[in-house]
Amino acid sequence: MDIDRIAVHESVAEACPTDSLAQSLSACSVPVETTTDGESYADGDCVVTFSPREAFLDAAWVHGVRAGYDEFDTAAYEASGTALTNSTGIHGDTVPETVVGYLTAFARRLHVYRDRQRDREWDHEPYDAPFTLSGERVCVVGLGTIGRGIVDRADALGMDVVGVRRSDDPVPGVERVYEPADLRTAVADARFVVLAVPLTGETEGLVDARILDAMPANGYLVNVARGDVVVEDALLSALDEETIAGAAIDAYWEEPLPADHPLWEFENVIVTPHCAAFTNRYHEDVAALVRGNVERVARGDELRNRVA
Ligand code: NDP
Ligand code: 7N6
Repeated sequence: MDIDRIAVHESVAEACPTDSLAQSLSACSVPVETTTDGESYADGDCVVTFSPREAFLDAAWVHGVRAGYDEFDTAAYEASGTALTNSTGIHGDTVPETVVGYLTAFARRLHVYRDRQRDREWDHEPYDAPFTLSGERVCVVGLGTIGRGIVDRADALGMDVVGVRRSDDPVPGVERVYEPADLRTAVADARFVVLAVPLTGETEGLVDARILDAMPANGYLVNVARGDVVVEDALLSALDEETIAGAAIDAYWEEPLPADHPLWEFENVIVTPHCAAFTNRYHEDVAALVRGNVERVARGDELRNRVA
């Protein structure tokens, strides 16, 4: 593979300023240009993008600025011979810190007090509502970059940590790793269940009514993965029927979350607009990944984070 241009597609603006990313990439040994829809691509191009476009299949290599690449048709990439890389590896602080924020808000009732602040309301939660994270169990589903970042922080907070993933190698800080087939058992005693898996054929609908039923009534679901990992109706029923205590959701079945969606209405649900990974240095983190891969290509080495 020979790369003679890096094309930064306008869609990267969903994650970071296009010009900042182009600027950070300018340290590469090849010219950098920004591109818009309707432009064409050639065999010497590396396209850096947020979203897929059909035209990218004419390039040599496409880099997605997200960890999730579920919107990309990997079979089409294999068929066209275009390499596809993702941005797994750069979210080990951002998303886990956001998750700590959700857990802390629920335990310390911060979301409720923030709501009351709007009405200048000085009112305490019931005596038995606040609790401490220390000693509570969190079940982290998916133990990759994000999952491990959550594990490290939960462990440091004195939480009891269990995890779920397909491979059963031990993970530091995780008391027990369950297989996906044992998800019901894994969530049964968890005060928090945090989803940090990719959306795949195996994980679509992973959290259905059966799993939500298995969670304790004082348990919270946190989804920083993808909306479709959770069965929407099942979650709404669990919240309506109060079979779980609440949820924090960053990824949805449709984005933006429609203004009339019931999820907006629950006091015990924290809705964040798919921003768990946002940070003012996102462009630098993505650029570092791409720059490293441009150097690998020049040396004739394999691309890092290649997913197709
Ligand atoms: P990684 O690839 O580093 O980790 C994914 C983990 O999921 C691995 O531990 C993998 O382990 C596990 N996994 C895969 N399939 C299954 C399965 N069927 N059941 C249980 N575990 C499984 O990815 P990241 O941690 O970087 O990101 C994870 C996902 O989070 C992304 O794919 C993306 O969808 C989402 N994301 C969301 C963000 C946001 O802004 N909200 C930001 C970044 C990512 P194993 O292979 O052993 O099963
Ligand atoms: C945008 C990150 C991912 O998969 O869902 C996230 O990486 C989006 C900053």
